[in-house]
Amino acid sequence: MVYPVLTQSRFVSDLSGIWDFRLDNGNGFAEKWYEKPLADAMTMPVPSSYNDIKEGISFRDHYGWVFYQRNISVPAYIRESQRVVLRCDAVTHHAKVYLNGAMICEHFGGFLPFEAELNAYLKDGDNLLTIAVDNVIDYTTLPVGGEKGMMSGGIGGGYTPKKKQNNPNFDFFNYCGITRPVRIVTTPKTYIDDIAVTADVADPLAEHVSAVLHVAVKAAGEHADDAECLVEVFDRAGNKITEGKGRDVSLDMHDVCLWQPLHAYLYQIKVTLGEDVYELPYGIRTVKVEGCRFLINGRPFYFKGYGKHEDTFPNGRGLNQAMNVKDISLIKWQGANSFRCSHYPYSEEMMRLADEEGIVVIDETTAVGVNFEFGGGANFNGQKVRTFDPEHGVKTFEHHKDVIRDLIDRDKNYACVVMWNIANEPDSYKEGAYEYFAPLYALARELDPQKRPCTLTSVQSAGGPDTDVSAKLSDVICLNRYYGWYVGGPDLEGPEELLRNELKAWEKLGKPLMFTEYGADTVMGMHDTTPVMYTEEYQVDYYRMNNKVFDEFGFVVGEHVWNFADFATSQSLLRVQGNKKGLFTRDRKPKLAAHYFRERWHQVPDFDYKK
Ligand code: BDP
Repeated sequence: MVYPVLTQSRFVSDLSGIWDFRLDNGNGFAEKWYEKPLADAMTMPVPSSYNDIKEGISFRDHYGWVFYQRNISVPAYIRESQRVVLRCDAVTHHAKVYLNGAMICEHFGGFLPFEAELNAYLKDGDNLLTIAVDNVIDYTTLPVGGEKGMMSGGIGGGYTPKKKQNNPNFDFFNYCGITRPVRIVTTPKTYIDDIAVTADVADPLAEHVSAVLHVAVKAAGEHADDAECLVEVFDRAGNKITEGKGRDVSLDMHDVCLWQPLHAYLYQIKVTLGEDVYELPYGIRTVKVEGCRFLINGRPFYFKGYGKHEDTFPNGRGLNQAMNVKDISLIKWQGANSFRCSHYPYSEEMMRLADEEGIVVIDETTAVGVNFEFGGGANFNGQKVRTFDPEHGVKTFEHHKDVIRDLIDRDKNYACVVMWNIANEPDSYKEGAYEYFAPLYALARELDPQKRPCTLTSVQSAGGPDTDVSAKLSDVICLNRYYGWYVGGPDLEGPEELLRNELKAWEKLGKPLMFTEYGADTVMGMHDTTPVMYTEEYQVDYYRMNNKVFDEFGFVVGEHVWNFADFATSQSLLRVQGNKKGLFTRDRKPKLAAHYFRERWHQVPDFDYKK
């Protein structure tokens, strides 16, 4: 599936705007709300999460289905000559799409795109488009929902709420709705279904870099087998560099401008298949793990950056392009070079922006909460169930494969993506973990045309290399560690020793290691002369201690703080209006630690920091 762009053969109509909206009262499907205009509809912006848009907990904590609706119409001459497709970029978490009362598609998973062809359903004049959205998460979904709240058990813990509610087995608010654009895209009837590009770079360190660019075009539609295909490559100034005919072309390129972290360079690949034309921006760079180093374009790269969230007010998880551009500006202000898409695939707009701005990205699936052991997790104060118990454990394996498939399908061509994260803090250390994860790594490695490294971000309770299956499976060891916060805080001396000892154990493995999370909750404006937890001073001291230890080890190839900014979570005794581990507040004001990192990261080079 390709990202929707306007070209000489493709038209895109963005359906963003105010739609009709209604929370399901339990009767929506029985009364067939999708067949007629919604009664008592209210206004709702698309794209956006609905939770914070209207007042009251019936919105914020809604459980179950909601209905979005609007009319669409497509001129007859387009319907007759073109393929008309509805593309939804993200509907969280489960969507049923109806046109004029007929269900035209259903999709599971809230963070990846899906499409449906409309031609057979469209009629003259207005067509009623309804998207029903379910936000229920459970043992079968990614992210995972549990029977009890992850951190809200409280003392005694026996309390069971009267109303049905979602219990995220993860630490971010379960924002839902149509969170990314919905578009109508037209293509010729024979069309470019997909493009996969790879580059064999002879020597990325050579003065004049040469490469062979492989472009594989997947055609579909009426005359897919007969259509001729032309691939042209243009440089940034619009000059044609090379071209070739066929659906599988290999093109020699000389004096290649590599895509470099913070110095992006994108070629424009123009594919013409019969009448269809598609243009793909593409950066050429290499990624390789060699010994204990993570090489980008042949040089040891040091990750400086953050785990992030798509989380703003009042959009929730809804696409916020202004904030995306602002965030990248802040990343550069701070001297960082990378971020991780914790804990789900981010919008394609953000991926394209990162590609254009030269920000390095670790791309992540929606697999968060695949862990019943951690913190009590889904079963806090409830029965203890093994995560991979065949009968009572998670039922996410098949869906997990689909998510990996769809994520790599969507993001395979982005130069910014340098590593796939298969899961965040899963149960990677108990019975069944290897059997669950080994096939998923194998699938990602098979599907990725660029064969990027794969990892999982490992939870503290996974222990060390002897117990954590990521030691065997991951190309780069990625640790989420909270020495001096969840472990040992407010003491920093003891945790420093524990951190050092843990790193000594991992060092023997001979793989590169980076920190994908470390952080301390900090309430903006809270200060003290003797640093105590939650003050801005404590956050700085916490980071100073951790960074000091990282700097002692040559195989530590990066530091991603948790988190870029404060973000919304479920309510609990540990969360004061959300998670406060941001270097920035939710509205992007810097805490003391933001200035501390600005100083540090401007001194730590992007390359060759560790020899
Ligand atoms: C880790 C999770 C992350 C949380 C963080 C925290 O990966 O989602 O927000 O801890 O507790 O367990 O702040």
